[in-house]
Amino acid sequence: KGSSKSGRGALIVLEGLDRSGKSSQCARLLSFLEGKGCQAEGWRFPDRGTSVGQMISAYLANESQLDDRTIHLLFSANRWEKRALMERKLLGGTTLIVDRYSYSGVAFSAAKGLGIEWCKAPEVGLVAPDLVIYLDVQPEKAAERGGYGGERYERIEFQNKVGEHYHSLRDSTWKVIDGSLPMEVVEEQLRELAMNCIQECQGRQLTNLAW
Ligand code: Z5A
Ligand code: MG
Repeated sequence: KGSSKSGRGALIVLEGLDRSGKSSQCARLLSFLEGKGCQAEGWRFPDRGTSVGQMISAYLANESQLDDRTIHLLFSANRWEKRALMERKLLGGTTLIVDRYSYSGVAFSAAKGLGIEWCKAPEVGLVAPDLVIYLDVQPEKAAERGGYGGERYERIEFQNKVGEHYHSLRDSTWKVIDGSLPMEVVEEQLRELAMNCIQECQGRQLTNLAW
C-alpha cells in the first residue's frame, strides 16, 4: 500500500441508532477502500481495548453501575485517549472509518436527560470529522434485526429519544443514508460519499470539534 502520495487522510464517522448497520457498513467500506489501494483503518468507539474502554464495556453489559455523568465523561475520555494517535494517522495519510464518535456520546447522554450543552463540552477539541454518515432507520425496524436487546439502551422509547437528539446535532458535514435499504444499496451510496470526501479533504486543514 505504501504511503499516500499527497495529503492527509479523511476522518469519516458512521452514526445511527442501534442496529442501523454501522459496524457492517464500516467493515464493507474498509475492505472496498483497501481494495482500491487506499490507506485506511477501521476504528470504533467505545474502544473497549483500553482500561477506560473496559470500564465502559462492563457498564454496557450491566456488570457495573455508574452515575450518568460519570459514564458520559468516560466515553469522552475514551476518545481523548485516542486523539493524538488519530491526528497522527490522519496527517500521515491514513483515512479512518470510525464506528460511532462524539455524536453518539451526546445523543445517548442527552436522551437520559443530561443537558445538551453539558454533554457537548468535553467533546470540544477532539478532531472534527470530514464527513458524518447517519444511517437512518426507525427503531422498530432496527429491533427486528439480529442481536437487539442484549445491552443497555436497546429499548424502543429510548432509541426514539436518541434519534431526536441525533437530529438536532446535524450540521453541514452530515449526510443521511436510508439505512432500511438493502445492505448492498447502502454500501454503494456509502462508497460514493466516502470517495468524494477522501478527495475533497486533501486541500483542507484538520479542524477541531467546536460546537
Ligand atoms: N455509546 C454512548 O452512550 N456514548 C458514546 O460516546 C458511544 C457509545 C461511543 C454500544 O455501542 C453502546 O454505547 C451504544 C451507544 C453507546 N448503545 N447501545 N446499546 P456499540 O457501537 O458497541 O453498539 P453495537 O452493539 O456494537 O452496535 P450497534 O450500534 O447496536 O449495531 P450496528 O453496528 O449499527 O449494526 P450492525 O451490527 O452492523 O447490524 C445489526 C444487524 O442488522 C446485523 O444482524 C446485520 O446483519 C443487520 N443489518 C445491517 N444492515 C442491514 C440492512 N441494511 N438490512 C437488513 N439487515 C441489516
Ligand atoms: Mg455496531
